[in-house]
Amino acid sequence: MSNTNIRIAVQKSGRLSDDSLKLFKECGIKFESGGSKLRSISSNFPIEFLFLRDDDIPGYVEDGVADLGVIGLNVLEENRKDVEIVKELGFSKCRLSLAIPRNEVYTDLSYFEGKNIATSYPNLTNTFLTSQGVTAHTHEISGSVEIAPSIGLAEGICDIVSTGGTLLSNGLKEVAEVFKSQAVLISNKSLTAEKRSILDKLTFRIDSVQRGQN
Ligand code: PRT
Ligand code: ZN
Repeated sequence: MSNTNIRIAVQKSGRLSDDSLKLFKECGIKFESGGSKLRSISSNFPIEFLFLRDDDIPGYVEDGVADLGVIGLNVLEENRKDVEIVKELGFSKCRLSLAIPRNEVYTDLSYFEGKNIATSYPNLTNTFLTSQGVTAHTHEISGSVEIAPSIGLAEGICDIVSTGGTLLSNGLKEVAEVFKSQAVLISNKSLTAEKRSILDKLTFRIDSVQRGQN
């Protein structure tokens, strides 16, 4: 019997981690996780887990360092890596939205014409605004985006929203949705036949778990 393992990159710790691990456990795959462990090989399925920062996952899958990955569609599309999207996984749902100070009067997207928008997602933001015929200036910042309007860095922001609580507590209001996201399973584009057949077994199990949830 061959001892090929398929290698999957999952987020080590964050909003994708718990549901990713839960999904593979529900697929009947046994493996150790947690603590400082960065790699884990399953005892009953030909798969090896790598636990990484989510931002590194699309690049590792494109390069073939990992064969598969679990990543938010927002991160994947922002980074424009050349990988295959195998499946939507239905968790870590959120949206990328434009928001402005609560006391501003919003009309429509032309509000943003010529304005500065702070975001960690300049590509998705610019693609959306251009498609709507709006020319704005994106200012890329890597975190705490919601603070930008109140410190005079930008007139609006484009950031991930889930419950809306963070916008509210920073005096902002959501005015337009730019992109809908959820966790997706991605794969390297040139898997060997052997790895493709392991992936088929894995997606078969994921399908069964998902059917059970509906
Ligand atoms: O450390 P590492 O780099 O691996 O993780 P990270 O900090 O970059 O990412 P993480 O764990 O925060 O998010 C991973 C993925 O989860 C994101 O790329 C999204 O696909 C998804 N996701 C789902 C979210 C949220 N919900 C979310 N609410 N990502 C971020 N947020 C943040 C958002 O940036 C904002 O600051 O939560 C705040 C808004 O939440 P609400 O509920 O107040 O609206
Ligand atoms: Zn990250």
